[in-house]
Amino acid sequence: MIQQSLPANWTLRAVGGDLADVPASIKDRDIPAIVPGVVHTDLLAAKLIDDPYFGSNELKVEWIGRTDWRYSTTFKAEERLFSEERIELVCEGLDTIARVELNGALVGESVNMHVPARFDVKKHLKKGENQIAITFSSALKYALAQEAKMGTLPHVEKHPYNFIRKMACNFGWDWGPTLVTAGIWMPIRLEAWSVARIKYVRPLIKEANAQRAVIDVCVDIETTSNQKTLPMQVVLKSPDAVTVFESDDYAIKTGTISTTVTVPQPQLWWPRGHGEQPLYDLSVQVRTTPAPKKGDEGVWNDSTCASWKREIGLRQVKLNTAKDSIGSQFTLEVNGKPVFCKGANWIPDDCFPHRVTKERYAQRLQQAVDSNMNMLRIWGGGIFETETFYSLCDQLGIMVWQDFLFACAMYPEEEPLSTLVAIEARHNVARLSSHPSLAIWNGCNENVWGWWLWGWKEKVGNRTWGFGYYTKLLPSIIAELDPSRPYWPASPYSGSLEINPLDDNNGNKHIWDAWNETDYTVYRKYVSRFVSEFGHQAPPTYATIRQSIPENELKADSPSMLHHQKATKGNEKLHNRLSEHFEIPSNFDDWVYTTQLNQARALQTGVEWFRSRQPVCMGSLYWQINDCWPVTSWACVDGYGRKKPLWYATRRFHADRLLTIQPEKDGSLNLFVLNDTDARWQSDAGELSIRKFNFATGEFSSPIAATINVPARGAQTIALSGPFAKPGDPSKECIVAQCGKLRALWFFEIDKNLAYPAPQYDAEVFASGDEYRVAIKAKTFLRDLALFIDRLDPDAEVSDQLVDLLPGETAVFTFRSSKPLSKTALTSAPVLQCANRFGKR
Ligand code: BMA
Repeated sequence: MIQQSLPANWTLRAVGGDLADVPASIKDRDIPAIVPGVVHTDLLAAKLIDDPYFGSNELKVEWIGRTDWRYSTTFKAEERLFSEERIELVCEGLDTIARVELNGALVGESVNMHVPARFDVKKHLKKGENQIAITFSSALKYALAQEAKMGTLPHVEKHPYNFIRKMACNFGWDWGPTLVTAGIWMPIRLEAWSVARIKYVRPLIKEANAQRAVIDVCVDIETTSNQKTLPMQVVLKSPDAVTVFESDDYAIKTGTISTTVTVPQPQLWWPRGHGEQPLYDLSVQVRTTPAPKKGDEGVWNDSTCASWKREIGLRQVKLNTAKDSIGSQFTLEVNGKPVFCKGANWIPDDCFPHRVTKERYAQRLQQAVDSNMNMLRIWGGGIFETETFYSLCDQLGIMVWQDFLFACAMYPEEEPLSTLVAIEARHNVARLSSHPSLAIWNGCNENVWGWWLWGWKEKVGNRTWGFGYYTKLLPSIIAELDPSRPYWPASPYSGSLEINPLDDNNGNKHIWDAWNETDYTVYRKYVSRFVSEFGHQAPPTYATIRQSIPENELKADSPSMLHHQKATKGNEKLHNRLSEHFEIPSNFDDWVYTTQLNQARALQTGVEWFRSRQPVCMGSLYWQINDCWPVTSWACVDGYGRKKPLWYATRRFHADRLLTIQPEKDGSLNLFVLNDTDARWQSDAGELSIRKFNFATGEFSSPIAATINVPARGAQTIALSGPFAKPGDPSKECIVAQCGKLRALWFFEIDKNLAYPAPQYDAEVFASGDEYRVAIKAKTFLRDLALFIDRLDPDAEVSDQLVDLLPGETAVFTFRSSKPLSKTALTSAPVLQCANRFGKR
């Protein structure tokens, strides 16, 4: 196969739609454009629009989504293409309603952003100079027209994203702006080939254990002649480059051929925290003449006409939904071993996903790893991610829960959607099947919930709403193309349309009342089998606020801050949730800290509770790891990639070994010792201490005797009973359970009722080159001490936040900065903050 990339430089022109709204500076002219890209980023680069991520600029570019745009360029076709039987134009992704013309002739159309488009261009391509033009009609107008034609169906946003196969959150979400894009968002190239082309290779792992791995290598081929049979060879090399399998030639024709590869004593792939991620090299070659016999290699003229090569992992995943005394389990098992899934939900990392470079993916996924996550759920309102994303997850041992792309809406199952959905699902299932990280497919996000509980069932009546996709079409595609992976119809879903999708005892669950209506302590009402969504908002980091909000609007309810809060009654909820625990500070700096702290406390409460409920509960994925722009949201890493305090808390509450104190229904307290490792955890005599601490006076009670003895992947419960569990003065006392560096605190009161001591500490700052160390030695108890270095240097990142210090203890914060920074600024509010300032006045 010969590939020729098309040039990156194109021009862009407004050619239709609401042209009257197109600014004069943009109308009737060619604007330089970069491919891959979209109109917004091209206009931004040409300085023809202001950054839609700043202030309320989003509103000024609304017209872009109602305009039709044409991308065009010229290129010289390489001579060598023309000697091949087929020449195809391959567009990996067109966003979205596209007409493709080559030298003035229509070569094809595409209406789905989530699939590549491949057009036969042999008869239109000229030797020498060629002209290509791709015209995008307004996706918004298309969606509205489809809705008008098919009849409206419920959804949660302003625009009917359920009538078009385009990233739903592009039309606005409760954390995302409405920036309706158009453009060639993925690479585009010419491919010329003869005889055969490999469409997909699906290495389906049928079995993987210490004794052997069995892989069904399915190769989907297209050939130029149905008559011909061709030799195909499959080679598998171990992580240490030893050939473990080399097939004889198989005779193949157009269609699919599968071959079974058995690997004795395989090096198994494990999710992180459970083992290594060894990757095998799988390669497939299709030839016109058979491979040489051993010894004949020298004289053989390589006749490979199609080849494929990828790293794969040998592992088996199952979703155990067996009935038990409570209901039914929801336990992911990798290589036969139950895995507690710890992680978060993933959304597109940018409203303009082509801007997410490999480095950015690597940074974000490293942030997942460093906060001890082992699973990310790719949410259905976004995209099927790029190969880069899944390959990094393969390497890092992050399991991926992949939603099909349906979110918070009723989706019609009539044409043209049902065919588009089938093609999209077939392509992505086949494309992603080689990634060991991909652990589970899921039908949709919250659509069954919407039908059940949001009054949509009545609105839909006897029309289709997508349930056929989730329970028939998609599982049949999985069964055909990738039976090696588990499939689940929806998130949340109880396993049957007869049972409330929010049922605790069956299936997976989203818990949103804590944020929307009550308080985070409500998490403890639920003992669910797997919680795939729950979350709590906070503003982004201060540096990100400064980067996206005008200087004169640094106020919780300024127009720009409210513009960067997309949730229904978002700030009202933020304040209601905050006021359950803190007085609402009038000072913006303190507001940022306390809301961020409250977010961290909320997720700590939820995750530690769910972890303490194992093995009944076997998963906790909070909403959400990332953002697509700077916004007040549920994310732990903000829209400019900066870690919010929640990120640091996550690293702690996801740690493999965890101490956590939890209240039971009867009011009693237990210390849970959670061991998410493969080794038994036993403490030495005296290593575990459980004491009461009067933080107002600094006095400790004598410890109660207890030792840790908890099996691998197990939990131990230590009852904290009797007078010990009752405080003398709840406003001044807490329980401190400590083992080595691990510590759990239990407070008997909410922050605003706690008589924290005024914070006292000694501070020292050491600087050497660009390396800073700030040592804070506590003279009093300090709770949730954090150093917000981004306030002084937006490029700097601090080593830790939200540290609790008992009197006499020291925390050392490290970071790099080339700026000269004063000790006073570094060691006082608002850069150095702690919860003590926000207790009982
Ligand atoms: C759930 C998600 C998203 C949403 C989030 C926050 O409903 O599935 O649709 O953004 O909660 O409200």
